[in-house]
Amino acid sequence: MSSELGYQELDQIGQECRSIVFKESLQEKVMKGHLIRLEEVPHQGSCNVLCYMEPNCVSINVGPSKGGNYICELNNASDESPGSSDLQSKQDYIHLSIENPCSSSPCFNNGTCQAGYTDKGFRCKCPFGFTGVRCEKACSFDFEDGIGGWEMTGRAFIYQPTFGDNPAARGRESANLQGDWWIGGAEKRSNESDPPGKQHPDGADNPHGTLTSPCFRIVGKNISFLIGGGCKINEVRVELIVNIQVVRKETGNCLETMFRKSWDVEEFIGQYAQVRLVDERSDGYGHINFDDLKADIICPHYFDEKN
Ligand SMILES: [Ca+2]
Ligand SMILES: [Ca+2]
Repeated sequence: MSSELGYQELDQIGQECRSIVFKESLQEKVMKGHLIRLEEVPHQGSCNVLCYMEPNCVSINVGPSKGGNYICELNNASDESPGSSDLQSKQDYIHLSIENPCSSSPCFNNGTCQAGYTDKGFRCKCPFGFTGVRCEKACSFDFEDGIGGWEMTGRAFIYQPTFGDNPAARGRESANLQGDWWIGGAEKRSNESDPPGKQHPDGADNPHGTLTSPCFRIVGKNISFLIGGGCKINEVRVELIVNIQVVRKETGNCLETMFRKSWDVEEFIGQYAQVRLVDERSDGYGHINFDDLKADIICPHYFDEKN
């Protein structure tokens, strides 16, 4: 007697299909305290459809109304939701919850879970500053998906990012990279299939250049990153640029190994900024290594997003 409705229609707003399945109806029961909105409908099935069309709806209460119509209450919690109030008795009403993958709270960082979307059975609507299927990723620049929107000048960074621990492949100290990809100013391994250990054909230290991040907005007080390579801060460094001014600098330890370093940027909260790698050195350790910038920042791709 379960009421299974696998709607597969185009969601006009999200342009994504929703597929939800209602469990068996519970007689003389309602869910209280999670109302999205109340509608009057001609049939019980119309209430199921309204729930389907409301991305946050995961259960309904249906009861009698005037003239043979029905009261349709759309709820944003199901009988499986953690912390959802117990169902209460109410005469002549029925309650239907969907099979609800959001009940396991799959979205991190206060992301909003919506049931019935994607092949996982849910999607997460992430707050500003977070991304990823489960809002698990803070805004970061880790080069795992390439150089992204970073812009270069000169020749120092033309082979970036670098795959794998290229210095270790030459018998040097480990780069201590995050993931598989990083910025290795002396390195040339821009494809996974390239032979490991190769260096920039212009010479490891000869070329000069800059590599500048997309613009982001600072919303918290910390920016941290892995940095290695040279240690002459006047010639090889990473800079934080706010309002065209260089407001912070950091450099490596004259080791290929990258170490995590950070800036306190509380005074710049609310402002837009960029990070720039600078290589102006041709002598020993005339290169900079960089990876995995993490920060309380709003990623560039959120700027144009509505809401
Ligand atoms: Ca990385
Ligand atoms: Ca150089």
